[in-house]
Amino acid sequence: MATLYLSLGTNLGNRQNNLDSALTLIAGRVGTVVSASDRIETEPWGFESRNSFMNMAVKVETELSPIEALHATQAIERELGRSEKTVNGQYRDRLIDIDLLMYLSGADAVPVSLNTAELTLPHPLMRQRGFVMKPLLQIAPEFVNP
Ligand code: PH2
Ligand code: MG
Ligand code: MG
Repeated sequence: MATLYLSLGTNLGNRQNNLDSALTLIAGRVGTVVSASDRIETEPWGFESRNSFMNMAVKVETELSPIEALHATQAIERELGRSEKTVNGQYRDRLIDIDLLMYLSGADAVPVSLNTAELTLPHPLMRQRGFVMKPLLQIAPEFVNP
């Protein structure tokens, strides 16, 4: 058993429905959603767009490994209609984005560090991003300023 923190974001279509659908699929395939933050409206960070985001964070108890969890969340993104992620290295508007923030292994919650071409844990940019940290700190106050 492990604890996984995810960041969810959407800035296209019906954003509340996109988050609802993602949460349902996460609960079915990744694990038990044990807490969910408020949904916050945020301005696009790192690219220009007229479409503002809805962001939230969730805590999931999972039996999946980090890579399995990555593949499961990528499949959910595709099924909810996410197409390409970046174009020429630029972020794009998206129906849903699910990012792995932190993976804590076992009952003693040991943080997993991973640095592969496919996945880096903890998420390398999360502490620079208010749209990630604000919801995350609501559900994981223990992660304030280590
Ligand atoms: N995601 C990005 C880039 N910029 N800005 C906001 N406000 N919310 C996001 O979820 C977001 C972003 C890359 O995934
Ligand atoms: Mg992202
Ligand atoms: Mg992503």
